[in-house]
Amino acid sequence: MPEQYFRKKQTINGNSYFIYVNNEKYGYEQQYVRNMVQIHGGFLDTTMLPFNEVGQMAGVYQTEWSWSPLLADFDNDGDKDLFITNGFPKDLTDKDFTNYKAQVYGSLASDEHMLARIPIVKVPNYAYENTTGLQFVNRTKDWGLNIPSFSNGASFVDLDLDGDLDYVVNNINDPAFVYRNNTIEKFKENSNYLRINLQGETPNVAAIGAKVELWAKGSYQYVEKFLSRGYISSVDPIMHFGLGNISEIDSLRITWPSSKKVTDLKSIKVNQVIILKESDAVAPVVRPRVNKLQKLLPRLRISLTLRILKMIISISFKDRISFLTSFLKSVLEWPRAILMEMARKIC
Ligand SMILES: [Ca+2]
Ligand SMILES: [Ca+2]
Ligand SMILES: [Ca+2]
Repeated sequence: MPEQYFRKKQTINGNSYFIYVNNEKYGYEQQYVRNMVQIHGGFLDTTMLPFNEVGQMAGVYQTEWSWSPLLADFDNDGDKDLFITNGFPKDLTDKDFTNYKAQVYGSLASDEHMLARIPIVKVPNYAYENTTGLQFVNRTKDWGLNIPSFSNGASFVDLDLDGDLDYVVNNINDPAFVYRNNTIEKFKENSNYLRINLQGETPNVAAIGAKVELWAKGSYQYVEKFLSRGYISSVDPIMHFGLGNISEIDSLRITWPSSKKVTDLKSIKVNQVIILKESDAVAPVVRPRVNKLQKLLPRLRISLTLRILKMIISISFKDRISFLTSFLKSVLEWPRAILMEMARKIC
C-alpha cells in the first residue's frame, strides 16, 4: 500500500458492500491491502497460541509495492531494524490505467499503445529503525536510502569486515545499490557487536536451522540461522549480533540442528568473529520438567479453602446450602486435568 493519500486512491479498489457483508456472514476475514507483521503468540504448555497482527502498531504498514523485507541490526544497538525494497516498472494496479484499458483495449488500442501507457512507480526503498522492539521510525532519508528505484532482491552482509552490516540491492534498469554502513565509523563506542561463523557437520555444513541464544547485561537475543530472506535472495552466512555499549557477553548457547548437541560459552569478548564447530558440541544436560499443575495445586487448595470458609461464615444457613450447591456445580466445570489431578492427590 502506498504511503501518500493520492496514490492510495490511485491504486486500491473500492470495496463492494455485498462482498463486505458476505465476508462477515460466512466467517471470512476482511481483506486489507497493506503490509502485515505477525507476532508469534507463544506457547501455553505445548499448545501454540494464535499470532497477533501488529503492522499498523509497528508503523511499517505502507511501503508501496514491496519485495524484500530484511530484519537485521543495522545500527548495532541490539534490536532488529527493517529495510524494505519496492518499485514497479509497470504498475498494472493503477486504477486509471485499468479503467482506460477496459474501455479501449481489444477494439481501439494495440498492445504497443497499451504497454506505453502503463504507469511506472519509481520510488525510494524504506529504512526503519527499531525503537522499542515492536515499533519502528522511518529513517529512509537519514540513512541515505532516499533514491527512487525499481528494487527487488536485497541482502545484508558485512562487505568491508568492520563489524556493521552493509546493504546490497538489486535494481531493474539501473545498476545495483551497494550501501556502506557507517555505524562503526561514526559511533564506535556504542556499536559493539559479535559475529558468529557456525560450521556444522556433513551434510549440513552451513548449520542451517541452528539456534543461537545470547545473554548480555540483562538482555536476550535469539536467532535461528536461515539464509534465504526477502525476495529470491540470500544473506550473510555469518550471524550478526549488535550489542550497543555492552563490552562483554555473559553467555552464549548454540543448539545445533542435526545432532541436537549444544555449545555453551561464557564471558565472551565483543567486537570479534568467532568460529564454532558442531564437532566440538556436547549433549545437552536434561533437566526434569517442572509440572506447572503440580506447582499450582497447593496454592489453589489453600486459596479455595480460605475463600469457602469466609463465605460460609458470613452468610445465613439457607444461603449456605444454596452456596454449596452452586459451588459443587462450578467445580464440575473445571478443566478435566485439574479434577483428575486433585482426585489422584485425595486418593
Ligand atoms: Ca537496531
Ligand atoms: Ca561493514
Ligand atoms: Ca562501516
